[in-house]
Amino acid sequence: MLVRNANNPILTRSDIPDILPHLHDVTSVFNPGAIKYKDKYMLMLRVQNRARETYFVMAESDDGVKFEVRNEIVRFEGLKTKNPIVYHCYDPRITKVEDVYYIMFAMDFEQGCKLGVAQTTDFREFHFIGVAPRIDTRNGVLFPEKFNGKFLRLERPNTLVKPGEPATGARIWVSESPQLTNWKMLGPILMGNSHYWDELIGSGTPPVKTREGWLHIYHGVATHFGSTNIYQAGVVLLDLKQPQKVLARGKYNILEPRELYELTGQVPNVVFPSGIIVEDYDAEGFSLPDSEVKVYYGAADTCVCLAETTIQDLLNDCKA
Ligand code: BMA
Repeated sequence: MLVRNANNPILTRSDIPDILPHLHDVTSVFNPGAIKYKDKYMLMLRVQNRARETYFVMAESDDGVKFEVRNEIVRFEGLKTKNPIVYHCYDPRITKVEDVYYIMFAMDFEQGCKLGVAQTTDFREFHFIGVAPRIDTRNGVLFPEKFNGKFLRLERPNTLVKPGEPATGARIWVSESPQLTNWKMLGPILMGNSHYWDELIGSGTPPVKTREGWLHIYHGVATHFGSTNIYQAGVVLLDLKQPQKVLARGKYNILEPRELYELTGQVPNVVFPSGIIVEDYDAEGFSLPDSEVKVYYGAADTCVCLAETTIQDLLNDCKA
């Protein structure tokens, strides 16, 4: 199970500076992308203002707990939001592949949600690469290495549509692409479990390479309580060479809303893991079993929190 950091929530609305004319007395900060860059812990924060507009803002830290929030909005050079209208870009996930940092995020259009992708090499300038246009989909996360020369990602197509509600889904798919905009769906790998904690599911944090397989933290939503949806985190182990193959999937969630900052807020009962930082890797790029792992998550769509574990504990959680 993940262990909450004693300083939670590590970022709240009061940590976000006014960045006029976009941000003033903001409403919320949540669901951050996370990565280590030159020994700094970097978060790409999702910030909402009182118009419920969404902006990304970078924050950085020496210890992964105390963050300094930058005084500027992230701008994706080349991203046009007017025609067609992009209502929101949100829930960024960051993955380093061959010395480039890629950011994959949800984009809300009139027709639904698509995945956008951008890149940076310095976390100062960000370049928009494009929208992966084919289907309504969300929760895209890139693997940190290519497979047969192609990028690989996990995503959650939004195939479940209830009138008056945002489209959602209960299957995580693997897809591949030579250049990040044209994606070929290879097949569903993980299904929701109706009646249990993970009825609906979606990818959470980018996969982490271990000697035993790829560790992937995802979110599960219990919908059967009627009054509310409960967002929790779970973990799964995918085959190293054929990530479409699930080797082990934890039966129990590894984090669920329990603290007040998770139980109440803009959207109550939500823990939403979106960033992961693993401290120690061996020379061949495999994470070490006793390495510390930091998982960054949005709580109640209102603030940013940190929970910690180790690679070995996550592997054990997969088999529990
Ligand atoms: C999901 C996404 C997340 C959000 C969560 C809980 O569908 O929209 O951004 O945190 O719902 O509201």
